[in-house]
Amino acid sequence: MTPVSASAWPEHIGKNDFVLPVPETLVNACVATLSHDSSRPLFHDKHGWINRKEFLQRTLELAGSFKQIGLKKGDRILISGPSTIDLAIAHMAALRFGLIVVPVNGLYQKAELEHVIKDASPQAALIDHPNWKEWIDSIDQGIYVSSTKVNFPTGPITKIDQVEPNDPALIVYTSGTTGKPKGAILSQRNLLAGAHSVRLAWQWEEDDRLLLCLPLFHMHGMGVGLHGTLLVGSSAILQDGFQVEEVIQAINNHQTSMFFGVPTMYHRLAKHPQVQEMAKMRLCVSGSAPLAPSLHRKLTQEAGIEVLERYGMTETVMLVSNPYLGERRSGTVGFPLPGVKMKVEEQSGEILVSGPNVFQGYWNQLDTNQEVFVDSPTEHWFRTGDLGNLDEDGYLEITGRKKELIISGGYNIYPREVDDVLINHPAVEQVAVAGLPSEEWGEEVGAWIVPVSQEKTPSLEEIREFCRQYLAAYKLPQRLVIVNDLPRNALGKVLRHELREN
Ligand code: MLC
Ligand code: AMP
Repeated sequence: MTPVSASAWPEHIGKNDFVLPVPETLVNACVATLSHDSSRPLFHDKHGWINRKEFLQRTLELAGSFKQIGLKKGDRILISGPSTIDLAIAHMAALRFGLIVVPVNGLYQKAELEHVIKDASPQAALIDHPNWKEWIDSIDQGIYVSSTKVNFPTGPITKIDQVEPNDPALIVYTSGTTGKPKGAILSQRNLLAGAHSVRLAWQWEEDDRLLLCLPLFHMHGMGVGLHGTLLVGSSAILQDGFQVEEVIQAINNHQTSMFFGVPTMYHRLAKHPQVQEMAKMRLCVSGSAPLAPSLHRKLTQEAGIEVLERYGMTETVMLVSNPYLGERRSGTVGFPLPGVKMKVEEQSGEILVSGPNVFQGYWNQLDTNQEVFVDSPTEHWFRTGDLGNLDEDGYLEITGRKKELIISGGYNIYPREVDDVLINHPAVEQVAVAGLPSEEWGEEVGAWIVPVSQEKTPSLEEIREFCRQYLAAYKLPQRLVIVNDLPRNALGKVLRHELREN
């Protein structure tokens, strides 16, 4: 098994060295950039622009508030809100102060939030969703709670930006391979490496303007869009949610040069009569889920947009990307990014990766950490759980997943989580959930149910309403199949891949 490294990149980026800006922390690299040209616009949201100087000043004030309420370096802070400048400030202020940010999906229901809070035990929470303050108070009364427009008093602060490369900066909850969502710990260096590699690969420059309508609580919007903008010192138009019409309008209103999206977004954009407007931007990137070759072709041929597909993970930020200048090969995700080493295990086809972007391990999960890392004295490889194949020119095709995971519209859904809720429905005797192909969403959640009684089978609507109490809306089953039995192996384990044949 020969590792493939960034060797494919020199012809595309003109150099092979991958040197992180010293002192190898995201925070210091961003602050260094933003401290120059203070009047340059940085972020725009529906309230207007903020420039570099104002942004840095507000993060400093907020760090002062963190000090006032007694937070200290290494404390966890849960952050969840719509994509606004306030959210970007809260995120950066926390990182500058040395807190560990725990970003959370705002669609979560109480039980999902409770799991994160009990596991990460945050000392503070900045949240903008109705009910959440009440929920958090009922889970743990000791947590300081505010909206992302923080209302804590501020005060003077001397210790700022004093972080080390290996200091944890984020704990991001992800389905992982088994069990309940686990918190992936990413260090300052991991985050810097993740943003720096795409900056080089995509020729991301100060004059770029990113159109960003991805949520800022996942790696795509946050680790690439937000951190990349701060690192490069370019600018970004933050849209709160994805509306096709607003995307098309922003391209002209703000002269945006880049767009990052998930395949579901491109699927919707492709149907808009003015989709060609997208071709005015120099770079449109797709990731988080496979981009169907037919959609890639349609966008190229009918709208003149040659989407660049790349592959990443919460645990590793970005891993592999099609080239900016060379051929963007549809059905593949390209070459390992600068700094990333990759190998495909011969027997299993699993993709293993290594590099400064690869996370430190899961929070409170010693056993799982031993399973997902393959270590020797000289090497440290992470098992991605994805299966792949290198084509004759070294482009990586993702051929499947070893892990049980459904990806719908770029959101990950762990089937066991849905099973565990549905088994408590009074009309359900046995249940198993698996992904079904969908043109719009990539995959949809299907639920195979053996009812308690064939006379009283539950409807899809009933099932959805039941799940809605415990699960975020994107995890709700979209299809229901009533069956007499579930396919199982000799040990009684459900064979999820065989469900789809029913
Ligand atoms: C929303 N819904 C979804 C859904 N998103 N259902 C299934 N899958 C999804 N992804 C629900 C809504 O809650 C609603 O439910 C119903 O579907 C219709 O909603 P909608 O208005 O059509 O959806 P919309 O709000 O437009 O959201 C679609 C979307 C969004 C594609 C814009 O899902 C999205 O922003 N996805 C991006 C996720 C992301 O950032 N992933 C990156 C992970 S990081 P109801 O029942 O209330 O009507 C990662 C690493 C990497 O993967 O490589 O990047
Ligand atoms: P997450 O845990 O949300 O970070 O999702 C990461 C997973 O998304 C990866 O392990 C892959 O399975 C999948 N993924 C990301 N980008 C792509 C892509 N371009 N093609 C196929 N799968 C992808």
